[in-house]
Amino acid sequence: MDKFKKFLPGIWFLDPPKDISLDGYRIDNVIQYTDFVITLYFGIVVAAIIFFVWRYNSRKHPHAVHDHGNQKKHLYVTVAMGLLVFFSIDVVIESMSFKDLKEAFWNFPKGKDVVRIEIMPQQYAWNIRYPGEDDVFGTDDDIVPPQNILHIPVNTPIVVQLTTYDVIHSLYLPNFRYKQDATPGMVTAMWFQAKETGNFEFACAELCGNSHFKMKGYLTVESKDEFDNWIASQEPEVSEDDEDDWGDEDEGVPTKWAWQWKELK
Ligand SMILES: [Cu+2]
Repeated sequence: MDKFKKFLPGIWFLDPPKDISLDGYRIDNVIQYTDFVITLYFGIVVAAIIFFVWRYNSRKHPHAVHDHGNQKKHLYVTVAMGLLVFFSIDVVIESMSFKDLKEAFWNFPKGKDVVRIEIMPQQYAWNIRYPGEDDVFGTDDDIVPPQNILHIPVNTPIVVQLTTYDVIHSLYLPNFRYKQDATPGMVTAMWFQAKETGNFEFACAELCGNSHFKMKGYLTVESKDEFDNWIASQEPEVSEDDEDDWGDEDEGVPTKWAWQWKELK
């Protein structure tokens, strides 16, 4: 398998990005089931075609036979195959997905240890905001690290709320198997949890303009202490000497863009 990986980089089922998340395995299971069942059915269809080409070749059957077939039998076979595909693919994937949504992705964590982050992508960068010491977004002590830099603590539930500065973007965390759109005019939310520390990347998964490819972000997953130290090392958004900068935009980098945290039901 390793030999294949060298020649076929980027093919998901041969070489998926490392899953470091609590719930990413759920997505992998759905993908693997889908891959398995469509490969199986494709194999059966190809085998059937080869069989019929061999069985009814022109040497064995030099004279064409005009045959209206058996309408009823064909109807039964067609309906049976349709139902087989519907129940073994669509229904299974649908029920796996809804179970995952209910148990994990829509089941937002609550409590004191949850880390809350607001992210506002723009063409073509990621603006990231932590609430600061008062734990309230949109206040002077908010922490806004340099664009495209995201830090999170390990083994801690992270809730991200997203909206966009301009067009639709999508926050894609390959190592968490997670994507969430950032849509104009609304706040969307996602949550995830890392099981391992390390340096990873995130990206925009929605074609958002001619430099969409540049929307790469850097994710650091670290221990709670390292995370707290990193937060403490960042300047609050409003320091004493730029108090009256509210609303100013410096080289296209928006400032003071926070929104009131949306309580999730
Ligand atoms: Cu984008």
